[in-house]
Amino acid sequence: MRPMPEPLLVTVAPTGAETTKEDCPQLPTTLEELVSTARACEAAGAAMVHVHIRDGEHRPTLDLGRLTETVAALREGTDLVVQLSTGGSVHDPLDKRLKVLDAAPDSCSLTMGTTNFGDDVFSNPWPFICELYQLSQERQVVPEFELFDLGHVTSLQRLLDRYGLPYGGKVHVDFVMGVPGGMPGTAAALVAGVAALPEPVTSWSATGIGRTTLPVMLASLAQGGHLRVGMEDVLTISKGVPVDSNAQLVERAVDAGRLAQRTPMTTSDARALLGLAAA
Ligand code: KMH
Ligand code: ZN
Repeated sequence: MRPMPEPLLVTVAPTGAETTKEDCPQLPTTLEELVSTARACEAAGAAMVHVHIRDGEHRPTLDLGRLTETVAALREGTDLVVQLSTGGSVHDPLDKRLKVLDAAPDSCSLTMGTTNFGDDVFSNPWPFICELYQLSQERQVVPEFELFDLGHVTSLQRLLDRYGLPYGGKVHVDFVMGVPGGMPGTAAALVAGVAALPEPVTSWSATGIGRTTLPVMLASLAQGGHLRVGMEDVLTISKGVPVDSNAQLVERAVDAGRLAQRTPMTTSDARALLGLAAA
């Protein structure tokens, strides 16, 4: 008998650090908008939220007070696993990115290497990766390893060899594909990335930026992976048609998952998958 397909973890990345409010008024940039977006996405089937926050002028910020308030508000308003971005924007200094863990999220992103990022550089030097990883172990925050390139998979093996397993004992990674400067958002690249994952990896998801969103979503489902979607990664629902809301992208991911006979994972299943204690 074939095993039942595993439930599908849908992570929503609703805001990011790259799009301006002027360019996209429906982007959730205030705390109220973020919480109501998160609630709508949870109702649509998301189980984790990957969070970047904005300041009073809608610009990306890593202000610790705002981050702490955001974690509290998301916990109050939803059951979602709250993941704070430690990537921030390409302009954020490394010391401020380490401080994100002071806001005590459930999870944090942890990118496994420096990447050309459009015309910019997303800097993740090896000593920074090691420091952030050890800090996550000490603070009992579960990292999600962000892989923008195939070399990042090898760096993950090196990190786990040197410092052991993350807090919680599970190793969850997310392929972020199609960034100009990173690996392409293609089925072939995802197959290569999945084949190269180190043995301790217990789960993986994938997201494709911009026009690679659909090929990556379908390739991930075809290989039994999980999905990240959201306006951090894509702003159109089809060619030339703007996304209305993050929930619309979550609904599409859930529909695609159902075609693959995957039911959206509950937030408590997601906690178990990631090695987090029950909420
Ligand atoms: N905004 C990008 C430069 C993360 O959240 O950890 C980095 C990023 C990755 O979004
Ligand atoms: Zn991010």
